[in-house]
Amino acid sequence: MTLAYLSLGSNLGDRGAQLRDALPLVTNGEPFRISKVYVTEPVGGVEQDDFWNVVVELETAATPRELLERARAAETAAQRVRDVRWGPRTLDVDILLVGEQTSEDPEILVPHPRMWERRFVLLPLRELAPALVSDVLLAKAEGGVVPLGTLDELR
Ligand code: PH2
Ligand code: MG
Ligand code: MG
Repeated sequence: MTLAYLSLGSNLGDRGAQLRDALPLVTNGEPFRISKVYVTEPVGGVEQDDFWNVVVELETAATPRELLERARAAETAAQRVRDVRWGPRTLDVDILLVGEQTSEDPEILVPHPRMWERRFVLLPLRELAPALVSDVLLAKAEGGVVPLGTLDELR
């Protein structure tokens, strides 16, 4: 069994509902823990609304490829609203880490190549796995991030 970490984000539509609805699709019945919800300044791309971001820690038997398929299924389920290319997203699910495994498949690079530069990833990740994220890494990362509450509190 492996501990995998996934980043979920939403900045279009009902951000809380979309994150909540994604959980069963990405976890697929496996044990998981979820960080608080963080309101995060958009990093890169066009001018757009703030994101809500969470990190999920999953105790999984899935391969990176299988996790990617779950991520895509959750994104497809959420993208009922028409999506603007490069624009805001109802749901984005990114695979950050899958235990000690690496993947060089260009469709699913593991560890996620940009995760250490993004505070919207590092702060929720540190909440679940403090040993993975040092103060130095967090200080070097980009973007404003404010904790909002648990997904259940935000219902
Ligand atoms: N995702 C991106 C690009 N920028 N910024 C924030 N705050 N949160 C995200 O989830 C995010 C982003 C690409 O998927
Ligand atoms: Mg992303
Ligand atoms: Mg993505």
